[in-house]
Amino acid sequence: MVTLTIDGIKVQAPKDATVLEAARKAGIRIPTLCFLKGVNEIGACRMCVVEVKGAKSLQTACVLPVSDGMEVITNSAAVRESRKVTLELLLSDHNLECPTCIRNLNCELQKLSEELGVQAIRYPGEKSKAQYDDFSPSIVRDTSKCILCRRCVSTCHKVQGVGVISPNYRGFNTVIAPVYDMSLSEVSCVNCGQCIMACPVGALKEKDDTDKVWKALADPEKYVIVQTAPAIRVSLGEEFGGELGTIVTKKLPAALRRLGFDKVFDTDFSADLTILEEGSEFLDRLQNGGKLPLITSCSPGWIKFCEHYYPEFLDNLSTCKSPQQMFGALVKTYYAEKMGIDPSKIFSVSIMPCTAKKYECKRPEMFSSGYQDVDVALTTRELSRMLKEAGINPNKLPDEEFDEPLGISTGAGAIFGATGGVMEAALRTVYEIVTKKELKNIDFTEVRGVEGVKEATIDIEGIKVNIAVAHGLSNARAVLDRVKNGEANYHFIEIMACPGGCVGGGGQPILSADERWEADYREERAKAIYEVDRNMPLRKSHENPAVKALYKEFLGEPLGEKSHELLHTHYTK
Ligand code: HC0
Ligand code: SF4
Repeated sequence: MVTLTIDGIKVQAPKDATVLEAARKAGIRIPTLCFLKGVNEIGACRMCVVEVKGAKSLQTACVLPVSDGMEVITNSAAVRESRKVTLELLLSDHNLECPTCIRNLNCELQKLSEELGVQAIRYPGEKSKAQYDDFSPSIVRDTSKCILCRRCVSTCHKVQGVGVISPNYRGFNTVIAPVYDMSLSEVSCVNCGQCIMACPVGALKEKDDTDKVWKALADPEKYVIVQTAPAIRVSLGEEFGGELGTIVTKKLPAALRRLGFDKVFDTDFSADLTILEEGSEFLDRLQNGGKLPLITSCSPGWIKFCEHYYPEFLDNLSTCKSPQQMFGALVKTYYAEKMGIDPSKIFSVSIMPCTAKKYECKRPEMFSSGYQDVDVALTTRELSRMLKEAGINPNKLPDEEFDEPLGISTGAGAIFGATGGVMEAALRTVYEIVTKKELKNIDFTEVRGVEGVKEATIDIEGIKVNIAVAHGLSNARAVLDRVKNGEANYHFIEIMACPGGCVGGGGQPILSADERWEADYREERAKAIYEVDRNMPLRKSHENPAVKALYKEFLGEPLGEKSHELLHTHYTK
């Protein structure tokens, strides 16, 4: 520990702390902009400058180590003026359309302007040349709003191990863009949207598809069906002032019905179905010498990553489509048939925590009903905008149930939303299929939690199954490289593109750098997901009565002919 003074107050801090950390701990606020804890700590924007006794110039607190006897002033006239000038210069080269910006009221630049009392821009000047790129199915880049903080760059390179956006050119001409100023759609971007989650302003956003859904809802000819992903039930409430991880499972049907959807179903249903198909596939490969390790295939950002960067593992991928796409294929076949609805009249919407789902539903593999199986995938944020526009606050609505039969689910389906959840759900079912005995302790805690890579060996009556769980694509790289180098011998691997799994998806509510520092939003939402699971009457996918009925009435058996036609696919190089 070292002792320093900050604004005349004696503060103790660990030797390796920065001045920013020491100050925050002591309750002293130093503003930041480019700083994103653990991701982007580069001292570039100079918003966090402080005076240090004995130093010739102002120092950046986010990268300045503490030392014994150090004297720091965080709010002198020089400090305040420097921060203001920095901010005004940023604003002078910024497209200031705040009231119509996607990040209005959730913008760190806007908030700093208010906080630092900037009421005029003293340095109006030339604006740098901007790029607007909306060719990607998932992500829109608008560099007229970019402040060059590089939080997206660090996220894409370090957290996701993808690295398709970087600074191009120098000085005033610097622009954050793919190589040669190409579109994100032309480079190997995996559409994960983690760059959006890191962006403090409106320079990166999801492709907005809400108009298509409003149009379908207003069309009397259309039968509009919606499915909601596991992770939405622990995140949507935050958009309406709820705490991190507020559970809104039963508010979702109420809210979506009030928006005008004809049926409100649950992706948790098809998550249960996925477990039956994928669990059977795993056992088949294990017992009949198929390609191992089997790797989960429900995260479309991960699939695209595998196609671009690890094509040698494509045969390891489960042939199961994601729950979103299984659901889509069934709605326009099984459900349409059962209810006597013309599938061409069905408009199928999904609410996803994910930007890559927009891309997934347009893939050529995803038309097995004879139509585009899922017409539009909306993110949590887009749904929240629609609800706000309609004056609906889900947190204030009464509880309602999902529609039957595609709204019936188990706790195993719900935990898909957190890293390790697909693996845990699969183990609950595989264990009982193999042993034909009841699994007493169904909580596989070894695959839960925020550690980047989790490993375990599960004993299923003498069969030792080596498993690994990775979330965030740089962790996926680590696991795949170990397999490639013969350093690990796994049978089953779960990979989710986003850190934390879907609860941390690129379409989820965006937290500021300060909020991300104060609490781990992925952990809080995951806790809520496990609470949802604990409170479900059924917690194993193979006990889902609606899934059982689906096999009886329509599919036959897992991995049967109909399943192959509708629920499975192959990804090729
Ligand atoms: Fe997920 Fe999914 S768990 S990918 O994260 O498998 O997006 O929540 O909907 O499809 O179920 C996302 C979440 C899903 C799918 C499911 C899977
Ligand atoms: Fe990188 Fe993901 Fe953003 Fe694409 S969507 S630029 S892969 S962080």
